[in-house]
Amino acid sequence: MARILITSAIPYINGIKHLGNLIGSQLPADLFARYQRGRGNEVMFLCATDEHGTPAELAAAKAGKPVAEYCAEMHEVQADIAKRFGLSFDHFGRSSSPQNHKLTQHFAGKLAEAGLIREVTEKQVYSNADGRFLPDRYIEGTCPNCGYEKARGDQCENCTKQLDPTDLIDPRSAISGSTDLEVRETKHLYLRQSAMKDQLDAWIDSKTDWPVLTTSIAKKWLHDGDGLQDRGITRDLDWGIPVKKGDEDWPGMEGKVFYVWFDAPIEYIACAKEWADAHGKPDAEWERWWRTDKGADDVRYVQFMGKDNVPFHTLSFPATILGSGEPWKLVDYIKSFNYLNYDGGQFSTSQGRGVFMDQALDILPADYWRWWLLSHAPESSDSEFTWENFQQSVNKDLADVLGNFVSRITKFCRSKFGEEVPAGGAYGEREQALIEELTKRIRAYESHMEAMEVRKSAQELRAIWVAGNEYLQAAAPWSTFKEDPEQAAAQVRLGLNLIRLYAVLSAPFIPETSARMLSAMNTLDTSWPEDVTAALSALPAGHAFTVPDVLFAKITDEQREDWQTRFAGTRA
Ligand code: B3M
Ligand code: ZN
Repeated sequence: MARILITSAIPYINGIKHLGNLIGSQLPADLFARYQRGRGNEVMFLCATDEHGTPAELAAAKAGKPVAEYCAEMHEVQADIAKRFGLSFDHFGRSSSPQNHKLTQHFAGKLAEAGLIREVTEKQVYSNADGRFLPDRYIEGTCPNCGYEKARGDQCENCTKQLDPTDLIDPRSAISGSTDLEVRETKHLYLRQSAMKDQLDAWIDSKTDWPVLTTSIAKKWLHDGDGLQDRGITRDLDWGIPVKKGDEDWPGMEGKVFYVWFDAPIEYIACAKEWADAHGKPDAEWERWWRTDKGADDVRYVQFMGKDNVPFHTLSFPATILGSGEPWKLVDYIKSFNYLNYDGGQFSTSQGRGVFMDQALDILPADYWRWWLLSHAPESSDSEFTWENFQQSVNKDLADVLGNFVSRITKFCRSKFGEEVPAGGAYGEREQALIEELTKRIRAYESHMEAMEVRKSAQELRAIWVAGNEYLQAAAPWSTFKEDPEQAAAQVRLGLNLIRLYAVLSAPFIPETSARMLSAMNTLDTSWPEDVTAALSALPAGHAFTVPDVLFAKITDEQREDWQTRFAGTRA
């Protein structure tokens, strides 16, 4: 049994995520986690809310709430929606947890001991109108790299370049819009990433199996221009993890907090401790996932994220881990995604454009969305959500192919043989051919899933459903029944067994529906079809079942038009 540690990029606390965020990390991570569990592997799947930094402060201010209260509330909201989307985290933590405070301060202390932190007195933008420093997202302006006019103080959304607020051209306050800004002196800590450049470079070079989207971004920051820069890891903010060296105060750093991108990835680790603490487990239980001196050397660690998060995961976080000199587990594979666009433009949280997770669930159950999003994951390039395409996929793949198959076979059986798997007859040539095709396709499905090729996996799964439909069409038990009821019984028996098989294979994509299929088939047998012939006799003659309600309702043109109009504008 393999042990697999999976983390999804942790979503910012500032509001409910849109479908573009969901398909960029949490959903494909869930697909992989469910698949690995289905194969009998031991999985630890972690995610959390990213609660520090300017996004949290700005959103709380907008909601008129103290930031701690806002975060606690939004964490519950996000946790509830994640659950309703079927995201099967082993723990959904909070980067503001006491565990993360302690661990972040611990890492800072270790990095300082290793001589990898330097104190810098630097110039920072101060807003006279707002009476405060303007770090990161508190400041907006034009990107010096690509000219994008709405670049934020920490990163340009357009070209992904990491920035410092003083890099921006024509800067303005994101709080008041004021341009009455001046530069003042303040002291900050910098992580000496430049000193670790060769180590990081060699580490990236060793990752020959990583997707080009991931390594090319890392290489760009390692080698472009002056090469890898040191990063400021502290901020002049009230909300965040106080700057300390382990348990000790850090002279000169009073009143400052760590930069959100310093503590957020550390939450991947702290989250595991939160999980252990929440379940009353000893530290050894989480350390066996994270400490290579305590059992994690045989763990495979996979991270999922959008492409804009790649620099932080290929460089900054590994610099923290390697620099600590302690035996923490490093990531083995990074799966990154392009962007999903919405109906001719971008999804946008700040502009409320697109469909948000809560709205999606108000319209249709999670599996409809999961299927569309995963089968259209923005892997090799950006992809686009359109209502037409959504309607088409749902109606064809889910309703016509899978739903129809299940409905036809169960109803036919009920009408001719009653609600139990019929006895008699034997599998013949046609069945043998189907078994061969399924075996080939299931092995292909496994290798795509193993490789985290999300779209290819979806295509293969769909082809597996289609094969069942085609079999049913060709075998036509409703005709066979007239001349040879025994043979019809064998065909129906195979069809009913296929439903169980489909439920097992489809569970990572459409878990709710898969559970309904299993419950209709009255079975708890979720064993993976290592051997397809055996899998197709899991439900023996005489086994009782029930005809399930319609699995997927078709989306009508009226519904589609209604949603199209409803989601054309921006969310209030
Ligand atoms: N919260 C950015 C994002 O949600 C950030 C990810 C942190 S991963 C440690 O896209
Ligand atoms: Zn830019």
